[in-house]
Amino acid sequence: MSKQTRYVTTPIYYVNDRPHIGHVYTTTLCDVYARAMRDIGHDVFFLTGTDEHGVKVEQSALDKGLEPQALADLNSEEFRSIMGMFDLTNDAFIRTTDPEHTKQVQAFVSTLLERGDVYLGTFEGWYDKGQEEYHTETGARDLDYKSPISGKPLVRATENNYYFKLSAYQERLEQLFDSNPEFVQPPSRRNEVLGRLREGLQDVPISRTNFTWGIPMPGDEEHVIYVWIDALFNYITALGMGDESSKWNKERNKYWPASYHVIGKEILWFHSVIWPAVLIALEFPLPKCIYAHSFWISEGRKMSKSLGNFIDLETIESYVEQYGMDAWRYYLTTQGPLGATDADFAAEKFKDIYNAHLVNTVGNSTSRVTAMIGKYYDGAVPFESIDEVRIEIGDVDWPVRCEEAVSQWEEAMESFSIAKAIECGMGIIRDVDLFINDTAPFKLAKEETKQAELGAILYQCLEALRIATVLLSPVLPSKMKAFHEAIGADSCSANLLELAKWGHIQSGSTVQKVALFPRV
Ligand code: ME8
Repeated sequence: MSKQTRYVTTPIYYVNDRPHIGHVYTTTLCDVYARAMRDIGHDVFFLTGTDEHGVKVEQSALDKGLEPQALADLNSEEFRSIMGMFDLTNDAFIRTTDPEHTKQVQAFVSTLLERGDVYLGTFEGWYDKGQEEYHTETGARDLDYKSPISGKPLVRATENNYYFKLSAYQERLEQLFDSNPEFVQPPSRRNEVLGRLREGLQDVPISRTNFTWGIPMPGDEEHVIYVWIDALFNYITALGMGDESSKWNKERNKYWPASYHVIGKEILWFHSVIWPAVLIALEFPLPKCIYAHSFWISEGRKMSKSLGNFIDLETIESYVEQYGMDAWRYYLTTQGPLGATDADFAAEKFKDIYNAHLVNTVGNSTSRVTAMIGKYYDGAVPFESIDEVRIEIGDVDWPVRCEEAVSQWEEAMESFSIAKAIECGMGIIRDVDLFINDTAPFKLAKEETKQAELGAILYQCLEALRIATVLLSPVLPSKMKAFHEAIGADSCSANLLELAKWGHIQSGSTVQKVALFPRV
């Protein structure tokens, strides 16, 4: 049977900014998903990259006395380097200045021109200079004629432009939202888009003439293609879908349609309305889901450089140094704004979560169980109980408890509920702790007649911990690997669902005591 494909993407990041917690966050969410899907045995393609055209990049380059391409090269490299720094396992890194990308964007736009989905016309509207975005009259009025991002006044602008015939797709988009309620997640974001969609769609300009740093419009070099259209195409140019003879096409074409386009809430309209309309116009299948998370704020306030609460790369590195990479990944993915509300990044909270979840739960339970096996069995895994013993030693049916957690984990991961999936592993560990408290193996160890039960309890604790830590591997890759090595467990030869079955740990095999998360 051929493997199922999973395709997950991050936004491509603007090179006029430096990487910060937001970029690392979205990419880490996608990384956890990509690792989980690979571990299950799916054929995964995980894409990230940089968005390099547009007036902002041209202007920043000018300010620095650089060519736009030189600035793009420098900053794109910095984004690429965060992938290595944070153990992010992207399969490709696309740049919108890649010739393979620009060529295909021109091919797609040519097709849209031929089909009449793109036409030349005059446009007048309310323009947000910083965002390079137009607002409709109603939209601008709701915003009090100010940029929602910079607060600067919107300006009335007229342009001769190429337009995309978005208005022609109103009905099909409404049908899409109705027939496929999970197209935009979470549900509150879907409702927001649907509300705005029902106000009616207007055609959107997709070219610019006031600067040159962009992909030339095919057949009209006075215009460059609007940076947003250029950028959205990355999701399919990276798969070579606009160039059938390309290497990218041969190797990657199979990954379309995307499973998840993961983005921040501020760019949802482009992804959930304009992007599907363009895809429908090109007769491509649509992505399964646009997942729009909310924002990190910092110490209770919007992140800002002037407030001094901005979580830049240097700040992130200081956390990683103090707590470790896995702890950083854990905090981001379990405490982050994956749902409809913003999440606060606070130093105190980071420490509390680290201590409560990683030191006192994962760390404590794994060290307690390995220490007891060391002390009572000289480090050799004891025998698992026969069924009667299993019933006598408490009312947890561990194989069933674990099997349920594994299936919930799989469902949560497949639906991109990352924190919920992590909780499936953490829940087992907390239950192991309760089980130890209830059954008190440290007391049984002193009673000669209770040795079978003692062995059974410790076997079950260790095996449950092994399964829990298999489930936690996508988020805590290096610590979980260290644990599996210490208990002599296989962590890679089979797919995750196979490894997460009960009974892999062998009685008699050697276990070393572990201390995974030092107290900070
Ligand atoms: O918008 N909290 O690029 P960008 C969480 N190039 N995530 C955040 C965040 C925050 N405070 N701030 C940013 C662009 N992000 C376009 C995208 S895609 C075809 C083109 C994350 O560099 C979040 O994922 O401004 C957001 O969507 C993305 O960074 C924006 O990155």
